[in-house]
Amino acid sequence: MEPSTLGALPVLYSFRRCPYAIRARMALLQAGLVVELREVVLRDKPQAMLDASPKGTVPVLQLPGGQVIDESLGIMRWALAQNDPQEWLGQLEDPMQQQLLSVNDGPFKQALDAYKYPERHPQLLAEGHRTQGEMLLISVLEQRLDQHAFLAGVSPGFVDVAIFPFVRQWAAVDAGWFESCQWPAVRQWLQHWLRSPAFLGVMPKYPAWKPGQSPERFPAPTIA
Ligand SMILES: N[C@@H](CCC(=O)N[C@@H](CS)C(=O)NCC(=O)O)C(=O)O
Repeated sequence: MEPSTLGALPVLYSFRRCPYAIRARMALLQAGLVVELREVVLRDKPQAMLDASPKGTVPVLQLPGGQVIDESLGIMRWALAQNDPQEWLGQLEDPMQQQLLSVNDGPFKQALDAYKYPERHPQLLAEGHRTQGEMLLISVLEQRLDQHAFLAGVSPGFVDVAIFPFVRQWAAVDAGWFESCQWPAVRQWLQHWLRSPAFLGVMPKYPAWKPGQSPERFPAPTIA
C-alpha cells in the first residue's frame, strides 16, 4: 500500500460529479471524518487506485491499515460506524428504506443512464426513459415527501443522502421540464439539498491527483 502523506489518514479516490462519490463524501462529512482526497480523471485512472481496487470505479476508500472499501454504500456505512451523530445507520433496518435504496441503485439508475444517453438505449425515446424513472422511483419519493420533509422522516437521513445525488442528475437532464413537472415535493426536497451545507461542503473543486503531488485534505480546511 502506498502510504498517505497526510499521516495516517484514509485515502479517498473520488470524482467530484459522480453521484456515488457525492454520497460517500456526504457521509464522511456527516461523520466528521477527514481523509486525503485524490480527485480521479475517469478516463485516466491512477494505477494506485487500480491496485487498491481493480474494478476501477469511484469512490474507493483505502484505510491506513490497508483495508479497501470500493462501494459507495459501504463507505457510507463505514463512515457512520465511526461516528453517527444523528443515528442514521439504525434507519437502514427499515425495509422501506432498503427498498428505496435498491430501486435507486438498480432499475432507477438504469433508467437515468438511458434518459441521459437515449442514443445508447434506442428502445425508447428520452421521454420514455424519463417516464420509467418517474414510475420506478420519483412517484414513490413524491408520495413519501408529501408526508414529511425527508425520505427518512421529519429529519434528513441515510436514504436522503444516498438517493439525492441521483435525483439531482435526473433533474438536470431536462431542467426546464423538471421545473414544471408534477412532482412538487421532490422539487422542494431537491432544492433543500442543493442549497444545504452538507452538499455544498462536498462540492469544492480539487485538482486531478498525480502521484507525488502534495496531498489534498477533505473536507477542505476552510469548512472543516
Ligand atoms: N456500485 C458502485 C458504482 C460506482 C460507479 O459506477 N462509479 C462510476 C462513476 S459515477 C465509475 O467509477 N465508473 C467507471 C468509469 O466511468 O470508468 C458504487 O456504489 O460505488
